[in-house]
Amino acid sequence: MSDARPRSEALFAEAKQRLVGGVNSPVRAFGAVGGTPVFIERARGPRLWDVDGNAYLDYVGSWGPMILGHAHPAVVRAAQRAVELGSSFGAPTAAEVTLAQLVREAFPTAERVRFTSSGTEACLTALRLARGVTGRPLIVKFAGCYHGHGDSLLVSAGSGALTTGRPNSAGVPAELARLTLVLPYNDPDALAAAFAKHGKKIAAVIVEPVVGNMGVVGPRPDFLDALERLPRRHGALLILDEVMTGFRLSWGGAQRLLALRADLTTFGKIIGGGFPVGGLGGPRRLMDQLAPLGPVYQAGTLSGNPVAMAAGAATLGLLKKDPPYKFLRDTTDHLVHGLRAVARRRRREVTVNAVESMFTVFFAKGPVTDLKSAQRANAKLYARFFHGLLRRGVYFPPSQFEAAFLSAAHTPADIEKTVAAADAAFRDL
Ligand code: KE4
Repeated sequence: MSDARPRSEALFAEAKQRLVGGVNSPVRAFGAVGGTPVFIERARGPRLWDVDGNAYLDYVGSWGPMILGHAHPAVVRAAQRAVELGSSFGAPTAAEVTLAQLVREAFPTAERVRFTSSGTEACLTALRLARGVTGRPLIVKFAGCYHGHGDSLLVSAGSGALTTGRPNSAGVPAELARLTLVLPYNDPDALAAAFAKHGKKIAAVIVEPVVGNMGVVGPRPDFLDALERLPRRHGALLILDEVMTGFRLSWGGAQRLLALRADLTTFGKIIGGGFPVGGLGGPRRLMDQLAPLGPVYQAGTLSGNPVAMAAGAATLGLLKKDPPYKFLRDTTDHLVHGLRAVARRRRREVTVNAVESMFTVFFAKGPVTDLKSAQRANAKLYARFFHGLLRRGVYFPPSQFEAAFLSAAHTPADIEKTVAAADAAFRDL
């Protein structure tokens, strides 16, 4: 067991003098779990090593991209080869065509693709495209779903379920937030009521088909049915945000697993193999409305970056050649079964939600099916559980409301070690 992380402490003190909060993305600052963030020096397979030499079994996986495990030799080689030829040209390359072809094979509705440098860019482009194509102002999203930090998406539910949204970040004008409706996830009646009231003004519904960003929450069949039917009936687009679930839940993401038909799909994370990436895809009739063919503007200096495209194509190529999805599902089942068993043994009331290789241990009684039930979880207990695991060499997401991820590199022995660490962490809570 190790709590000694002097170099992380020193680095964090210095980082806070240079970087806002010492980090480049808020969740990394350990604000939700307390303590000093672990500074990572290197990673390989399922493991991370911090700057103090401590090793951890990694269940964050860079928040999803590292489905093959860290520093997979084929992905490293592909990135090395690419970067030796030059890292960025701001001109078309064959690599982006190759990656677009792989995305199209896995997501047949992605007849045309546009790559970006982040999932946020992909999602805000999808919203702009939906508004441009339909000429309508309103967007519908769901409480607990996260689609990046675009202004129209940093919005919480208004006072009443059907009233328009209010900003949940400073800097987002109330006038803009009012163009976003925020509804409860897994509530088909709320979606029906929103369309009944605002139908002709709704440009699109954007949703995480399986949610990772309130912790893992799966969709109910009647909610899926409403998502499939209602937007189309009212001339709105269905945007499936598969930044996290794309190539994670299956070769064809959540939409293949759930037989959902997207009008637009957003991508990120895995398709860049650990390099900065995002993307959106859809039928020509929609996507060709983007510049340079159409009137909806979108651009990016490093969009389609050749190194990211090469690492992404190597990753997707391996997922296609030797699909790890059954292995990932079995390994996750092994872990989740073990976690539930040791929680029971230690009389800890937890709900473990898992969909394929994404899971969350909620310190909550009863089912977690939406943001309200997720927020009943005891985040303080989760924080203590997180640190109990961390000092035993297991790195879970530093927040109760995030998804944890398995990789194809995790072995049964790693799972046994994780369950043993969880048993002790539950005991010591
Ligand atoms: P990025 O801009 O972070 O590449 O993607 C935004 C995004 C869009 N859609 C979904 C479903 C996402 O999960 C994300 C980003 N996910 C978070 C994890 N909860 C990234 C981690 C972070 O913000 O540091």
